[in-house]
Amino acid sequence: QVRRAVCPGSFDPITNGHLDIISRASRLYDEVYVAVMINKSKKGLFEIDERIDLIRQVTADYGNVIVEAFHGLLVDYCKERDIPAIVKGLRAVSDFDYELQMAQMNNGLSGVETLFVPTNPTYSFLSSSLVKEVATWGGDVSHLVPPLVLEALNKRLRKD
Ligand code: COD
Repeated sequence: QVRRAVCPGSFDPITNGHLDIISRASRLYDEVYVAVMINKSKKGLFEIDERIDLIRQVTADYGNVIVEAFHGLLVDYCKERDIPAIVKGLRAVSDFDYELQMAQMNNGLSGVETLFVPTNPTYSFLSSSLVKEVATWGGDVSHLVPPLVLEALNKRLRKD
């Protein structure tokens, strides 16, 4: 039996915090699915295909990571692929309320389990939205995202 888990998110764009969770999950499971969940009401900085492309490149070395987009409920994504576990990072207590709600809702909907990995403290303040805000105003985010993502951010923000 292949052990599968999913790391879901918006990944707009992927940060070192996301990558830390994905790499740790990739050591615990045979196959790790990174699901870029499409939220039509939230226009991102990067298109879904661009996010997927960046994630694929920065996770290529792990060897067991599959990156896909999905439009719909996370529990349906899990059902379609026979994935019994969701792996999430917990940054701080502030994440806990909402993450617990989602974990309980998802478990109630389909029986899927959510496992929480404590964030590496180096990244406990890190989010995609803060990275975008700091980069927009010219702040240095080179220690917070992979070099490839930094390049994509600079390109996008200079152009717009
Ligand atoms: N360190 C460690 N982990 C981190 C960090 C960090 N610095 N930053 C983020 N993470 C982890 C967290 O586990 C986070 O949940 C995940 O990465 C994704 O982060 P984001 O910001 O890219 O994504 P979110 O928070 O916008 O993702 C929310 C989901 C898309 C997972 C959620 O809305 C969802 O499941 N949507 C699908 C529709 C659905 O099923 N809705 C019902 C839910 S009950």
